[in-house]
Amino acid sequence: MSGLFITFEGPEGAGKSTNLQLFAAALREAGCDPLLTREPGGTPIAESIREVLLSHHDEPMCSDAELLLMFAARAQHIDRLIRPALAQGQVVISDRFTDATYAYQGAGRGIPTQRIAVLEEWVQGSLRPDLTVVFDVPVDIGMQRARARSELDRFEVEQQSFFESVRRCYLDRAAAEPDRYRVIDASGSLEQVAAAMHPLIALVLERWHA
Ligand code: Z5A
Repeated sequence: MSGLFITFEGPEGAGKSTNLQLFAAALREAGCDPLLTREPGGTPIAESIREVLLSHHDEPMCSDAELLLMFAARAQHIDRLIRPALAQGQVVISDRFTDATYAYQGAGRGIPTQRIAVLEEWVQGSLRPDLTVVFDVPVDIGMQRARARSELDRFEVEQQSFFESVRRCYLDRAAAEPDRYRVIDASGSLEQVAAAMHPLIALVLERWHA
């Protein structure tokens, strides 16, 4: 595959979606037109699965069902959107990917990492992001931002301790593989966070031109 696969990650309210748009606009200005997508979702079937995952239900969803639905959506997303775009040499930027599964279903829900790794291998084969940008923000700040924005989905109603585990997992994964991850302090103003992305925009453009 000749394209570039970039993922944006972080705990809730970190500003991934806002910054993804700014990042993409900067790439476009430089002549690179990235494909923007998100997880869970990204194709019509995967978006239908997203609806099931994020909505509130009378019946509690068990953790294994949640995990398998995440990977069902991902399988569709990879097959229909990500692999074809990368094969055409495109830059693909996804708002969340499998790091979110390790963080939310693994660290948050307590599903063993090895079980997630089996599904990752099955669904993705060798596909891994070339670059993962983790937007890091203290949980209370992120929760305040998310809560001020809209009605809370099935994940956003979790307790502070759940999100502390999610945040820790992202930081641990980033520390373990510094070549792939970049951590951005997302607790400052939008302007400060946008400025912190400049070196990454330059890095992506450099790799894209290579
Ligand atoms: N999930 C999972 O469990 N397992 C998986 O494998 C995958 C996902 C792939 C998707 O929800 C949920 O699925 C997610 C994890 C789970 N649940 N949670 N929580 P989503 O796509 O609807 O939402 P999200 O990805 O969680 O987005 P978010 O965290 O809620 O928001 P964000 O993208 O990080 O932030 P934002 O929308 O750009 O900003 C939030 C608000 O803060 C907004 O009003 C901004 O204007 C404001 N903001 C952003 N940055 C700043 C700064 N720097 N200062 C002040 N205000 C700011």
